[in-house]
Amino acid sequence: MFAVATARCLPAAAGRQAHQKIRPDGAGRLQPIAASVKTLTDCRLYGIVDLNYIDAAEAVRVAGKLIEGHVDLIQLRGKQESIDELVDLATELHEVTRRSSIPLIVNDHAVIAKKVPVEGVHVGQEDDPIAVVRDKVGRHVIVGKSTHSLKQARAAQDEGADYIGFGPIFATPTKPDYQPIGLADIKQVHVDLALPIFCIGGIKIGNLGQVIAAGAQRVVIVSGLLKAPDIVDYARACKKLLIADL
Ligand code: TZP
Repeated sequence: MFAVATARCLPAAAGRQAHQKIRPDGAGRLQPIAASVKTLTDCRLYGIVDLNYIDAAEAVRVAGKLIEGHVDLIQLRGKQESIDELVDLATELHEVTRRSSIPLIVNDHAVIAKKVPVEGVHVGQEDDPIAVVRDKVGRHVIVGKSTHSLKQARAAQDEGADYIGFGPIFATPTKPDYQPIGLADIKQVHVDLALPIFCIGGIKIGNLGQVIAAGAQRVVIVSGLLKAPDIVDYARACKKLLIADL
């Protein structure tokens, strides 16, 4: 297994360059392997392979499209699937993401990261505390946390999150029971926190400009990407808006 660089253990440039290895491809030619992943600070566009929107059989193909569209970080989210199904899928997806140096994060279940060398786990407010997640995984992984207010965002930083999701910014069928928090606190959360903050919820190419104008540097887009007629073009267009200010 290769070394994994996360936001906590390596600075941005080192994260991309560390531990390059060489191995033969199927034809015996030597190929450099991306041995480490992007650091969180380099990540601006976060895509989710959400099994509410796509069939498990499509997950690897869709992840390939997200990567081709320059998504920086991918999460596997399956609210109805069993742990065994998610472990199998995470194993397949990780083969794809690792080749492109994209961190793969699994939603909710630390136990998956114990069994598959994914780079991280994402938890919600009702899930295990971050220390418990780290303990269950038993190795260094990125841990992200969903937050729905400034108070929860500050608490997640104090608890040791590596990044937060902040939202839902707009109403969304992906998380129908949550009240949207709007754009008003986006600037303040960036003042208050030193962590990467991914704004999430109802974000589409058509309102991404507003979210960026409100202070967002990083976003998660779920249904916008997964339901796009052309995932690659859609992702590239979103990424272009996000990096325009770099
Ligand atoms: N957490 C807050 S909003 C949300 C999650 C998982 C759903 C985002 O999905 P979409 O389809 O981009 O609105």
